[in-house]
Amino acid sequence: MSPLPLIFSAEVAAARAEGRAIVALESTIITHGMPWPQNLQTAKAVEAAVRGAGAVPATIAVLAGQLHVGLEPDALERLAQAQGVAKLSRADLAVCMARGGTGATTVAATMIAAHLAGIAVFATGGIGGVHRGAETSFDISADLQELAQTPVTVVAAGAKAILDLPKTYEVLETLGVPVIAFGQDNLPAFWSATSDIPAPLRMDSAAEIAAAAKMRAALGLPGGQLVANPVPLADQIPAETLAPLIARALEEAAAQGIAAKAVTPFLLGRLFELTEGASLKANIALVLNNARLGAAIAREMAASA
Ligand code: PSU
Ligand code: MN
Repeated sequence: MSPLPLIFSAEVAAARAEGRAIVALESTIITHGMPWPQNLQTAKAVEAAVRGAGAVPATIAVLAGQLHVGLEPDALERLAQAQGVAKLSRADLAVCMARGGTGATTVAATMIAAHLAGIAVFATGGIGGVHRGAETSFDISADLQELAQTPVTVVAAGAKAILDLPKTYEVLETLGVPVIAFGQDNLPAFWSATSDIPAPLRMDSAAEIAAAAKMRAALGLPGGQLVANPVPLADQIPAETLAPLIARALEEAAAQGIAAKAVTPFLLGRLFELTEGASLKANIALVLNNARLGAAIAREMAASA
């Protein structure tokens, strides 16, 4: 029996044996972040983008109690069509597995699984963070604490713009998480390439990002890094266009009493409707862009290992 309760896909097992670059991918974006069938098409395209950039994709999910690192194509397709799948974070990952359940992994749970599997890079869309109104709801994503304690470099288009972005980056600073804008001086805002929040750190190459992760480990510092990679300009939605739509979705969430884990999926779903699909198009473009950068970073790490 494997000492860890992990199941590797054939492709990931081979890559591990050969010491090849691997990029972890999450599954909540598939089950809770995008509608069918774009969720499956995107999941496949993201895996293909990682392969095209010279690394091996490892999509992570809990299926019938087992933590899978790399999904075979039929398992990915079933997960994308499944209804009522749990959304797993640090708090509920082990419980789901112990009960033999099935669940999609958030950024936090995917980081835990990636680290257990020895995968140092993870690409996704946008991390969770401090929700607007957190001063009364206390709704702060477990993704932030995870970045503070689990040594995985997460490539995202920043935190999702439905959140309170200034508060999210304040908390990351407090937690000692390096927030690195890729190729620009301000932070991206998920569907928008830029924001008025200055980037705490800026890097312009995958090699620099890999070297920073290595140095963090050499210093014995816990935790990962957040690489904030802007959505390609051609695919972005300007922040001014989104602001009133986000405000409206937030009002509806409050009026309907949407709380806890349901908040992010509800807001993403409403934004999809309110932008007539434009938010999904941008979301797909940014995830693909992050997959390519994640692969480049993983290759640098594998080359210097
Ligand atoms: N990125 C996307 N879409 C998503 C997510 C990320 O483009 O749906 C998911 C991630 O799994 C992230 C979660 O961890 O949203 C945040 O949820 P919450 O705010 O409940 O912590
Ligand atoms: Mn939350």
